[in-house]
Amino acid sequence: MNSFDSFAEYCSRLLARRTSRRDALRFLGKALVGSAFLMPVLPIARNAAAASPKDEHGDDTTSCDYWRYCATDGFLCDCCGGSVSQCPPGSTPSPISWVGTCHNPHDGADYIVAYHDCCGKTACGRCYCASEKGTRPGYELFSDDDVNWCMANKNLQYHCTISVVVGKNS
Ligand code: ABN
Repeated sequence: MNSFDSFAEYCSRLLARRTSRRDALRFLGKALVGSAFLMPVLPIARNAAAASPKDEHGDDTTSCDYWRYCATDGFLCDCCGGSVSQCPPGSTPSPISWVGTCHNPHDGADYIVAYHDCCGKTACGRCYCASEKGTRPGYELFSDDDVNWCMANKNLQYHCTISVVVGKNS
């Protein structure tokens, strides 16, 4: 046996002496969980990717006509220092929301869009849109979108509304 083989054998025996089967399983478990971040394998991750609408390059996301705003009611966060789906700095998204189904003209598919209010700052006052598809008058309480969804936040102050695609209507 050459010296390289002896060295490899020595290292293997040392490793075997110092590690148990439990250590090996723990290492394997960590490696599997770690690899999931690099290569999504869970169904939820694949679903989210499938729900991502096609490229919308060229759309005016500050216009009420933008397709994701079909059932919105409020100031567009895209005009208030945030984006279509991100609250402006210093405001916090509401955990509850109004939900609508909007048609994406780019791929002909319908998407489920959640309209979360961004809370904790005074009303933005820019780009007010009331597309309100599917809303009902206030006396039909649970079908009315004219609601301050910041009601569940620590700070109830309404600032603006974001439009988050949460699924594809298939
Ligand atoms: N969801 C927008 C909104 C906020 C406050 C009051 C009415 C509507």
